[in-house]
Amino acid sequence: MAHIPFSKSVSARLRDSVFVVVIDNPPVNALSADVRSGLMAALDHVASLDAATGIVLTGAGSTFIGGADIKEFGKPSVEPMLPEVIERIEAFGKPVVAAVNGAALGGGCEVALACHGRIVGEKASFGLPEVKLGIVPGAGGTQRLPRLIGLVAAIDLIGSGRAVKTGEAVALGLADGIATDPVGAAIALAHEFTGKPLRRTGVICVPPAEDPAAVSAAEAKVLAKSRGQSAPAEAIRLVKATGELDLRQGLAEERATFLRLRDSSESAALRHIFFAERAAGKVEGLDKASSRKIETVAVVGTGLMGSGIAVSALTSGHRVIALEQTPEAAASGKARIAETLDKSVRSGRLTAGGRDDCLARLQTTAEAKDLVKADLVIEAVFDDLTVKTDLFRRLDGIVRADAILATNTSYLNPDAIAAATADPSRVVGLHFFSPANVMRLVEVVDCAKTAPEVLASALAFVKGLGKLPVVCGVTEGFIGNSIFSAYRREAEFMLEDGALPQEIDAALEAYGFPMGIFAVNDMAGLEIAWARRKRQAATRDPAARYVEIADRLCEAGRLGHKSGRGWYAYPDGKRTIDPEVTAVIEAARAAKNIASRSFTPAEIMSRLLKAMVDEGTALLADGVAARPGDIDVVMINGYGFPAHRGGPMFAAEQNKDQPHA
Ligand code: 3H9
Repeated sequence: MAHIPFSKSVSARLRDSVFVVVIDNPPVNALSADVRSGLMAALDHVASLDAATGIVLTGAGSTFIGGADIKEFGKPSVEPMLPEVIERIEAFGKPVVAAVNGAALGGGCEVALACHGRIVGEKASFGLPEVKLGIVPGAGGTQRLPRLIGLVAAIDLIGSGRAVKTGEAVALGLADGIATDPVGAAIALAHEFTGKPLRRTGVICVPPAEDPAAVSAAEAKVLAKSRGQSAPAEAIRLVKATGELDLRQGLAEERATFLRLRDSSESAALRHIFFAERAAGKVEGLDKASSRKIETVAVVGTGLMGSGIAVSALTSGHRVIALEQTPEAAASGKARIAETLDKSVRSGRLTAGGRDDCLARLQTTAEAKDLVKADLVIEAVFDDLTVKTDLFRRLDGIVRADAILATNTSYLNPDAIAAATADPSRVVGLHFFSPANVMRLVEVVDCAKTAPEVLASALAFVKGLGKLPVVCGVTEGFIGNSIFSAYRREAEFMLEDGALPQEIDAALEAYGFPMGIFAVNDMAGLEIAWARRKRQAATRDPAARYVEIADRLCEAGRLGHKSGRGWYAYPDGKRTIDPEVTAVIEAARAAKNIASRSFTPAEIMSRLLKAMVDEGTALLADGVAARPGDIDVVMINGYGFPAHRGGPMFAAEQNKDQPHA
């Protein structure tokens, strides 16, 4: 039979008396109004078509269905609504089988759950990631998933928002089978179901009481990671309600919760970040620049940062040449990289075979000439201008003319490093965050002379590592460290004005930061910033306000957690308020004749946010950051800013009419 269109993005064809309905709504087959109405029309058609004994639902391209269309949130709703479509599927008189060819996420997973059977392809995955958008599933996910896989697994999946791949989906009972041709196998399953009572997920009883301790443990695990966010707790409440409410009541409660959260500031913030993360790696006009293929990556320096970068490149399939100054240092670099890979095997993120494969692609050397094979060289040596310019000058004569040179400097001027080479157009900044094999964020620095093709290649490389690139221009500290310095300065001003480190940290932690700024400084160590301040002392504007408290602490040997004392004391490793620090602060206030006053947590946050936003606004004005969302993405992914607040620029916009944050 011919191909029948039901809407712009839904069409079908009869195969072996089963109607194969294909959703084709690029890029991710989201459930837009057009898809929903197309699905309804297809169901209507098959209901009255004697020649069709059942339906197979599948997605075009590499996704099954990526979920509700997030771009429709906040706009007037258009009928039919998704829960209606899903109820129609579940209640349908003929078998409906999902052929899950790729990701079935959010509403896409809910569609699959309501089908009478599910066949998965090798690239399939299931997930209800709604909590990551500050909402709960709104079309039956919290009610149907526990009926299929039990409370403990449902709390884990819905509460964390994580997706499961084919093997785990089958093990959990989410899928009836795996097939290389999921549509063919789904047609066969639909035939098998014909004439038999259909398996309607909504009427399944929730599997009998599991171990209550396991339920509590799953719940505690989710809540521990959801500091300050309400969606995960709401999702757990709804999942647990499946034991008490019937399907209709449960669906009504779920829908009401979904609608309430969808209109919350938490969801607006997380949706802002969803789109900002996808925009951050895009540069206007760059699409046309063809990027170079990067297969072999050289990493110069195998300290903590270099070895993390090497691991990241290895696990994403690159060949890596790690260069050190001596054969002994190269051997320890190799050991460090191997140990990081072993750790990934122990935590289940990598198989033993995967680790061996990575090691087979690793070469460690003390011979700079070996870098001739590299398509990209990333330097991760000591952050000193002379060291880096010397290295780049040397590399110039060694690497191929088409190799890209990247500097991982955090504070130095990459234009000055590029100027040491004969061809600065091939130099770009790649500012990784430590540990580089774990942290997603990479600031990709578009230097004054970086060629578009080099920038495009660097962006594609970072995306290929599975990381999150944010493009920025040259300034001291790029986006992240500029803003971090600005709000650290403001926090230190407040110390002089009357606040204590523990009060500022408590305000930040109550706002949603995992750790306050002084505790973070102690963790990182105070000596690097101290060295920078000493270097800058000669050129500092004598009229500018300068707080000496941190210098006094460093001079007293209080260099942070490592030395057992910093902004806090750490007896037995535990962060403790130290009266000695209070005394240093009080002495600094007295020396400047500052009358100390108290600060409320709201006032502290208001001043810190203002400092971040003022710096962010300056970065935008100077063209260092292209969009406010880029700043938000950097602060959330690199500096612990709570995602559910949407980043400093977003939060300031939301709070602009309020006196305090
Ligand atoms: C939901 O379903 C609620 C229901 O429970 C209840 C409803 C009643 N909508 O990530 P990519 C865009 S909530 C609109 O780079 P990948 C994205 O912005 C939803 N647009 O691709 C980007 O656009 P652009 C639950 C979407 O291959 C482009 O697609 N679902 C949506 O790396 C490519 O995206 C989710 O939370 C969407 N749902 O990864 C899933 N999804 O090119 C969210 C993507 O203009 N999506 N776009 O920048 C994902 O996790 C990934 O996109 C996916 C593909 C894994 C699907």
